[in-house]
Amino acid sequence: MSEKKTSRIIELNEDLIENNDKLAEENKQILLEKNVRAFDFVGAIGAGKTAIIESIVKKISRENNILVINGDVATRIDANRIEKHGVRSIQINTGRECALNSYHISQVLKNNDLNEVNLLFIENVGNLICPSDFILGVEKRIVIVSITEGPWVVRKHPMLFKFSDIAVINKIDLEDVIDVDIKEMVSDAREINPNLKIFVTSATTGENISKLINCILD
Ligand SMILES: Nc1nc2c(ncn2[C@@H]2O[C@H](COP(=O)(O)OP(=O)(O)OP(=O)(O)O)[C@@H](O)[C@H]2O)c(=O)[nH]1
Ligand SMILES: [Mg+2]
Repeated sequence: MSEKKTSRIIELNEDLIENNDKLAEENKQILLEKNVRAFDFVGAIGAGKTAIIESIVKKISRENNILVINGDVATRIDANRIEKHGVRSIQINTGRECALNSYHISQVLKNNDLNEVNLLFIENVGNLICPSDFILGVEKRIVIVSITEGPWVVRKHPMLFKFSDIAVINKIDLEDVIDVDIKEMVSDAREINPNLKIFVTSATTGENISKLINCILD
């Protein structure tokens, strides 16, 4: 690729991120005005983002009015899983894009009645790289990995840990069959971002999900 072409691509990327940041700020204002607390769940493919959101909504949907956005490249599978719990979900299919961006969220905020909603859970597209560039205007970002992605998954993907508020290491019920040192994964996350609140969870058994909910809604 010519140098000129490369610099044009860098310029376009900078514009894209700048525009995304502006729209994220607008989203934040709309959410504030409407009294909606919003959270962005990012993380590896299959780490358990939907499963964790399911276990959260199961516990708190009676006393809250929750809207979920499920981001995926294709299918409505995750939204259907959420709706089984009686919670409204909007599926966004991004096609070739590897992350949700603030435009996707602004369209949802514009086109849906949020008057009754007090919590918005956004499940980002499964990816440990792309979402770090695209803030959405939410209150907190929660990064989720699981022990099945291998012992080095945190160390190999520092950016999302750097730019998140809460980290979740999921699937700890599989500890006996997977050769990983969970304590080491936790200390890797802490080293990357000393301000992270870190939880080791199992969406399957429900271990530490209540503690995670308290931290998210704190
Ligand atoms: N054993 C075990 N399995 C889990 C746990 N959490 C999720 N799973 C399983 O892992 C698989 C993937 O979980 P999902 O919740 O679909 O993961 P995801 O991060 O939403 O995946 P994508 O949306 O495709 O990126 C499913 O078969 C879940 O049942 C867990 O804590 N323990
Ligand atoms: Mg999912």
